[in-house]
Amino acid sequence: MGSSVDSNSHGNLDERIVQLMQCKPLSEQEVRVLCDKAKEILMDESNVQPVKSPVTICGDIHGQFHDLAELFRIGGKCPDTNYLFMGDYVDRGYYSVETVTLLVALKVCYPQRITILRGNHESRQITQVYGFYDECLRKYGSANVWKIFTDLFDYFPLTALVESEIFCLHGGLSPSIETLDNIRNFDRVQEVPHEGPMCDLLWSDPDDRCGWGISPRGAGYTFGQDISEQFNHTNNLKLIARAHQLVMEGYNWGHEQKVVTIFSAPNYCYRCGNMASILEVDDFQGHTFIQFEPAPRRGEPDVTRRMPDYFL
Ligand SMILES: [Mn+2]
Repeated sequence: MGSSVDSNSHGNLDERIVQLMQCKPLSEQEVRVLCDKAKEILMDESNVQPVKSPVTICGDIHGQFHDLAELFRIGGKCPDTNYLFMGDYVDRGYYSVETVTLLVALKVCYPQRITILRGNHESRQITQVYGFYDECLRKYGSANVWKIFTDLFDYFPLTALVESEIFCLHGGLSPSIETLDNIRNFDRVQEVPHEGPMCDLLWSDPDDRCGWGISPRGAGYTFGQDISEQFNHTNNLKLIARAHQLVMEGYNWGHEQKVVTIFSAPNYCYRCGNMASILEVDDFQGHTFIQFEPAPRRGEPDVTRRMPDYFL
């Protein structure tokens, strides 16, 4: 392992990616240099980042590093396959550090090949409750790496638009947002607020009931099929693709195929028994869901036996 990071060499970053693919974290200084580069790239991206097909759209990962490696085995390696991740890289699983570092390294190495949106867990406040903060303390001995990453999360784009047809985001719609231009116009570089349009994009959920509803999560809203149809019509969209909710088959259509939920953490929290999936969008905007199961964890103790209290 090299002791310095050459900021001009992809060769060096390639070595770091090989290291990360083996689930070995970078040094604090390497994380700092990596995140400085990532910030330069992400700050130039739009709140509604345009993405071309073909692209493979992925949902929540939540620190399940070995399942992310399985995702790349099944979906193809980046940059051979283009990826769009819809947030929630950290918290819950045991490898948030390795997971988010790998995705950010891929972003820096192949900025045109991977898009990484912000989820509601890419937040200072949420990560202090659900695991990423504690994991950084445990693996680095200080909160410095947590601070570096949570400062970077402020720059992650909020939404993406695939070929002007598929609107991708972590949570869902907002009563404060009618058009994609509404989203393009606000300043996203901040901690996820407790309310308002930016909060809603990362927290809302589709619902069987019409109209807007109060979310049981305490942030964002629920929105009905009428809301999805109006939003898609106003913005000439075919589909809203989002993550944020555990779905047992790994994907779930809603609102008469105006909305799809994609969840990419199999056996979520190492105990939910769900399938994961990713959505391949081909050159002609054809859709193929690929489902996958947890990666084998040979040689590791039964992880359910060392489940932290907050899972229970
Ligand atoms: Mn979420």
